Parts: sequence; structure tokens; C-alpha cells
Amino acid sequence: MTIVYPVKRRQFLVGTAGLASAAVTGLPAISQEGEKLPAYVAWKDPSDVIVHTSETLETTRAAQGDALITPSSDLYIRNNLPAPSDEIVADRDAWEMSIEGVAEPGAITLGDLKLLGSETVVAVLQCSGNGRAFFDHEASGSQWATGAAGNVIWTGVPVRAVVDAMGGIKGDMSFLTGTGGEEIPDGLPPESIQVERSVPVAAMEQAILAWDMNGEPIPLAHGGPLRLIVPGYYGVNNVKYLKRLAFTAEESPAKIQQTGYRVRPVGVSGDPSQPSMYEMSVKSWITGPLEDASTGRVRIEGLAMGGTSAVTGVEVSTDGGNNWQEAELLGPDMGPYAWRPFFLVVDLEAGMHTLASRATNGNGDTQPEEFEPNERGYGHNGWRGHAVEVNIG
Ligand SMILES: Nc1nc2c(c(=O)[nH]1)N[C@H]1C(S)=C(S)[C@@H](COP(=O)(O)O)O[C@H]1N2
Ligand SMILES: [Mo]
Repeated sequence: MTIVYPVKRRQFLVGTAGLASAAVTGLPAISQEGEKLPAYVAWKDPSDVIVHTSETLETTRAAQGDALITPSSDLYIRNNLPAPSDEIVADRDAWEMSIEGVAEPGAITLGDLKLLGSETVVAVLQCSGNGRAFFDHEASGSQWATGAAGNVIWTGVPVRAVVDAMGGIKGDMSFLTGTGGEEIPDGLPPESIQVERSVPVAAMEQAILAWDMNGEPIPLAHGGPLRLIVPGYYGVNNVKYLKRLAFTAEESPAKIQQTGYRVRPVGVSGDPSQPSMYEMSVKSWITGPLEDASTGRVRIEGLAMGGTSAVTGVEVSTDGGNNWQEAELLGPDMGPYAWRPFFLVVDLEAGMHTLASRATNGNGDTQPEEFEPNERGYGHNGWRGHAVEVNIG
């Protein structure tokens, strides 16, 4: 039998036209939904992304499919500020950053960081607001569904190795603080817009300063020449164009740390006493079929992530959660921070079916049915909200 994706086919045709116009005529690439790809990400695959704004692009759910790794051309984009000029990637090894809060602080170039060691980790990059569109309250911010997430191969130097080379952490520091390399316009207090995030210092065990993404130098749009990667932590903590790494006693004074990315009840404003968006939780979603399918044998597929421990199992329901069946995990186990595609082949009768998935991780955490709303719509991992209605006929 065949599964027909009418929308996907239309996307493909428009997307191809968009690619051709970008490559051949120099005109901007047009996404499947008819939006222009901004110039700094004109190399993205227009048929696989939704352009929310010039600073926010989402991967389509269909394009996520059962991909082990998200191609760079499909990976979402989320900028709090416009990206710096591409001059910063003209001579990557010359990029200089400062290391503070260590016994021997100072500046170091990317070229010299590469001499301290390297490690490769596969880690999910996911925006805190991924799944915001599935909340009933109208949380402000990009209405991400499932596509503000990707599974990426990162290579860089372990933060541990950098610390060792600089004489160890100085004193008793509680946080690892990374500062982004965006230019701050004159006259604005840096704390008001600077992308500077602090994570608990224990996260340095798995953190790396990465220069490679999916086997290539990190594109500027994704934080090249150098990016802090904190595997298992929400996207915002993975600071792009990293220009400073500091061990600090306190959290960054930046607004993005103090009041942004704080989980609180609907209607309440952000403050530093509330939980910060740090460790990701167990989550999964179905990526196909998303629309209509013919009766008979259907391959249901999707993606599952454990957050900070590997996915141990995924169950799939075709009747809105009344009955569940264990799905098969696809591909190799790429470590605790990677996502794992899954699939289940089932026979479906004619009619509407609610397809849902529910993952469990190595800590024994399972996705809840409902996820309690919070003011900014962060961290949704409820399986019911992520379910899809498919018409089989
Ligand atoms: N310097 C810097 N780092 C940043 C951001 C930013 O705007 N500037 N955005 C953060 C947020 S909110 C997310 S979700 C991820 C997005 O990474 P991507 O654009 O490579 O997908 O980067 C994080 N790191
Ligand atoms: Mo984000």
C-alpha cells in the first residue's frame, strides 16, 4: 500500500522552485509556506523549514521523519539578536575568547583550543519553547510545534580539558557562564539584551566548546566559529559565537538569565527564584503519517529523546491512548543526549485515528499525558498534545 502526503508533495514542488531561484537567479529562496528565507540562512532547504520570522525558523514535522541526525540544512534557527557579521568566520582559528574564574585566566584562540583535546558528542539541540503551540493558553513567543529541535553531531574541546590547561577552577564557583559574541548597540545596557547564560557548574562534565557541527565547521547561523554545547540542556544554554567562558559564584546578571527562561504559572512574571530552563525532559513525537493514509499496513514513525539519559523505550497508541504497543528503536544508541528514531508497523482500519507516542528514559521517567501550562509555554512534553489525527481511508 502507499501512504500519500498531498501537502508534502506540494512542498516539494514549491521547494524545488525556491532552490532553483536561489541558486540560479540569485533571488531569495522561498519556503514551502511561501516565506522568504533570510539571506544569512539562504542555504537552508526551503522545503523543510517554516520561516516564523527572520530570526526564527522551524523544521517541518514531516522533514524530521526518522532521521538519525538532522541535516544542517534542516536545523531550526533561534536568534535573540541578529547574528554577527560573517567576518567572524573568515579566519576561524583566529577567533579569540576569554576564560575567567580559573587559576590562570586569559584569552585563547580557537586554533589553540584545538590543541587541548577534542571529543565528539551527539546531542539534541532544542528550544525551551518547542511544543509551545500545543498549550491552550496563548503563550507569547514563536508558536513552535515539534521543529525547534534537532539531533546534531558536535565536535570540540571538553571544558574539563580547558580548565585543566588553565590551572583549575579558582575558588568555589557554582556556575559555568557563557557569553555570546553579538555586538551590543551603543547606549543599551549589555544586561538588557546580551545572550549570557549560566548553568550549574556540574554541567562542565559534559560541556564542550564546539567548532564542528555534523562534520563541518559550524555555520555562522548556528554559532560558528565557536559554540558552547551543554549536552542535555535546553537550547538557550548553548551559547553561539562564544566569546567568554567564566566560572562564576553567581548567575549572570543578564535579563535572559535573571527573568527570561523561568518557569512560572500563567500570568506571573519572571524572577530569579523560579526554575531556569536547564535540563531537558523525556519527550517523543510522531512524524509520520501526519495526514491521510490508505487502509492496511502503515509504518508509524517518530523521534524520542531522553533528555539527560538515553531513551529506553517508546510506546505507540493508535487509539488516542487507550492501548499502547512497544515501538522498535531505530539505529545505533548514540549516547544519553541523542534522540532515537522509532517505528511501529500496524494494520489500521478505515476512520480517524489518534496516533500518540510515549517515551521512557534510563532514569525511569515517562512522558505525562498532560503537561501543566506555564506562562511562557516552556518544556511541553505531554503526549496528548503531541498526538496527531490521521484519516485512514
Ligand atoms: N549567542 C547566542 N546564542 C544563542 C542564542 C542567541 O540568540 N545568541 N539563542 C539561543 C536559543 S534561545 C536557542 S533555542 C539556540 C538556537 O540554536 P540554533 O539557532 O543554532 O538552532 O541557541 C541559543 N544560543
Ligand atoms: Mo530557545
